[in-house]
Amino acid sequence: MSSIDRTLHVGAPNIGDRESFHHYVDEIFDRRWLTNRGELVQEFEQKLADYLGVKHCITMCNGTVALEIAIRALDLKGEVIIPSLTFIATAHALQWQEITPVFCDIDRETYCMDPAEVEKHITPKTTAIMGVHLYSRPCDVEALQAVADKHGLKLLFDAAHAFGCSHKGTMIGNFGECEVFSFHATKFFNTFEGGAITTNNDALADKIRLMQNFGFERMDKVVYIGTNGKMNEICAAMGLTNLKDLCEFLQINKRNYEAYKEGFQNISGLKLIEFDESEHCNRQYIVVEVLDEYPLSRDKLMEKLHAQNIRVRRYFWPGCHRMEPYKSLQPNAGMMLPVTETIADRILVFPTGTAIDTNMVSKIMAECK
Ligand code: T4K
Repeated sequence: MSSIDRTLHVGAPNIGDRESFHHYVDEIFDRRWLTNRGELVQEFEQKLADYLGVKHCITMCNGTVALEIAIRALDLKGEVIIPSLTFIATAHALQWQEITPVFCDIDRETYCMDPAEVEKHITPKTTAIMGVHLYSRPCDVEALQAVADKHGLKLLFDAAHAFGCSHKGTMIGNFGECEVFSFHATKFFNTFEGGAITTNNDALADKIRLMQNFGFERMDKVVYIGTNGKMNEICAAMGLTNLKDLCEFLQINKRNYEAYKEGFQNISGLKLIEFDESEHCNRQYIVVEVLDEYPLSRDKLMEKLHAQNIRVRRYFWPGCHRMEPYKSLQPNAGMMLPVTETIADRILVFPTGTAIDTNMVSKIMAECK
């Protein structure tokens, strides 16, 4: 019999207090108001804005549509510089609007976009830089802002991995022109599906709100091209429920991370991601680099763990530039991405969250030895 008797998934959802959720659902049914800026969405947005210390938080149906709306609201065109080591949605949100994602290499330590590399990709067509705070670790925000300012570019962030994280004491959500969160089921804080755009810019927030709701300024009056990016009341109910348990989720991820850290210390060749302990951090992904000195290749280790019901993932191998349509459109992109390619070939992500306890971490460690 395997030592793990149920399948352990990366991204198994954290689920807050069920009674609280059921209570919200009853309220929704009693009010007969299911979507279109209902009471719960408004309450949720206010609570998120308070938590993040940001002026505006506009919730969305998911993170990808939120990215698309942010890109459109900022009037981006031509080319936008992004990392390749990210979920494909970062690139697709641009390409979907016929904007070319230009892939930039990452910093060896943080795995986030390297500001020194960004400048090499700026052309007359570049309109923006979109950083990704990968695996809970903020980009070098100041350096990216300096590059953006120097070249008159807009700066925004895909913050799908960084809800509840801070940079130099300020919560992620406050940087650049705007930041975009995902509250997908697999994120440590989820609303089933969902997302949000946060900004401290009043005019941009107004535009995003219009674009999210077909461009309606008020009943019967459309002033702008828009889409349907609205969050519904059930998702807001999940968000409000999970917000109440946020501290617990954070603590559990910290506890699991510490257990992994202890375990990986005794295994040569598996290098665990590190976090700045002075900052808020969600520790959403347990990311490990499988080094040459480890006796198995990354893929062989993955196969071994899968056979034991431990569903580790290779997020984000092979990098967006090696997936379609980018692979065909930009066949030589990899030449400028040596660090990305090295990291993408080594990375393995382990399960965490409330579905995992330290006992299970020990069993996972035993399988890695
Ligand atoms: N930007 C970045 C940097 C992102 O990481 C993402 C999303 C986005 C933008 C876009 O945000 P959204 O539009 O999604 O809001 C998953 C998620 O679907 C995706 O949200 C997430 N990033 C990405 C990193 O992971 P897949 O294709 O790997 O999903 P899937 O179906 O393989 O499931 C992932 C794992 O989660 C599996 O091990 C199973 C487990 N799982 C999944 C679900 C849905 C559960 O245990 N329970 C569940 O309910 O993309």
